[in-house]
Amino acid sequence: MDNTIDTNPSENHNLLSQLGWTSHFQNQMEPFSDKGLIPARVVGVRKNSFCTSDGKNERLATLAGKLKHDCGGIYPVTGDWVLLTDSVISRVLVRKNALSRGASGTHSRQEAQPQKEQIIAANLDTVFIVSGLDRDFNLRRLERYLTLVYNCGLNPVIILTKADLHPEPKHFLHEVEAVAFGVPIHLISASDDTGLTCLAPYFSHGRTTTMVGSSGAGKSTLVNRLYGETVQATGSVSSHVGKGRHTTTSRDLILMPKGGMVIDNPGIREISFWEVDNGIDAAFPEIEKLSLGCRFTDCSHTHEPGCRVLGAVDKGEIPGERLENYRKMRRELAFLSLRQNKSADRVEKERWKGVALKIKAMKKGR
Ligand SMILES: Nc1nc2c(ncn2[C@@H]2O[C@H](COP(=O)(O)OP(=O)(O)OP(=O)(O)O)[C@@H](O)[C@H]2O)c(=O)[nH]1
Ligand SMILES: [Mg+2]
Ligand SMILES: [Zn+2]
Repeated sequence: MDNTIDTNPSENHNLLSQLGWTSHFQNQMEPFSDKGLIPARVVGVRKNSFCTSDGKNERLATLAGKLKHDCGGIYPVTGDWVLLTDSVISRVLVRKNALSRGASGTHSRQEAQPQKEQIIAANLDTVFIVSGLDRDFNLRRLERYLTLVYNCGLNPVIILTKADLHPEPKHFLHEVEAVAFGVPIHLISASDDTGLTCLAPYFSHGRTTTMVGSSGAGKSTLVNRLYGETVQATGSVSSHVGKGRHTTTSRDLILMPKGGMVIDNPGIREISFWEVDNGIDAAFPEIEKLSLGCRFTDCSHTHEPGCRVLGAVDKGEIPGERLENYRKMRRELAFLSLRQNKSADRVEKERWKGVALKIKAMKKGR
């Protein structure tokens, strides 16, 4: 495959911008402008290689040894922008943002909170939280997804799919509206194309959307419908447990025929957090607002007198389960933050230990 930029610069720029290239990335390239590095976007991650695209050609690339061994370096994920020399990734450009969570399987026990980060995708404009209006539908799970997405500083959009399964699907919309303030919510069906045209703006030139949700929610089916043909395999939902069977196993960035990109994902079993930001305040704005009026500034909204939040629950203004979910996530995030600070402390200590040893060795050598 040809690895030089042989087309004229404006055509190149156009091809890259269609893939989401912006000045944020262009500026990072300036120091290397004379090195002949080729910018490309990671469109898929394989076992030991990365599928990349420069808008014209796709190229399977490997990581430069230096990058691989440098633990502080960024390991590329789908959606990343990288700089290539031939078919070797020599640099991963600083991300605009990323959707990440605690690595799966570490969330169930309190003492085994996620210790590792799993980055789902990078450089995103929108995150579709896809929920099927079948047994998948669960308001508390949607609240968790919202907290996850907001914690990563990203823009959530809720997609309620399989609307065709109900004669009156609108009531789901109202239920979700009551727990997702200000979040765009779209009621759609990939079976009869209800509501699909409303999704077009998310796929305008250069925009990247990723889809998250349970297995069997209907993510890949939606990708296919939006694309206009089958580009992703879809699965069935077990009638016994009402769950999907993890049909999608990789994360691929797909360029839509009319522009815009989508990253399909495998279904998520457990939503564990990694980022700790103000996601919970964003996902539960009415609780945050009420808590300003609680008698105690550190009110935990569990038993305290003068608690405005409990007052609102008593009056039926906030569902008790919503407050419970809020408190559970608050505890999880506080625990996670403590752990992360602890491990940051440990890293710092190790660093100083290393410095001390070096000084000692230097003194000895004198
Ligand atoms: N009735 C109906 N069924 C749908 C709709 N969308 C998806 N399905 C069905 O739901 C099942 C699962 O769909 P997928 O698209 O494979 O689900 P997924 O979210 O990609 O699942 P994973 O890849 O396992 O995460 C398939 O049998 C689809 O035919 C819809 O709008 N209406
Ligand atoms: Mg799928
Ligand atoms: Zn309170």
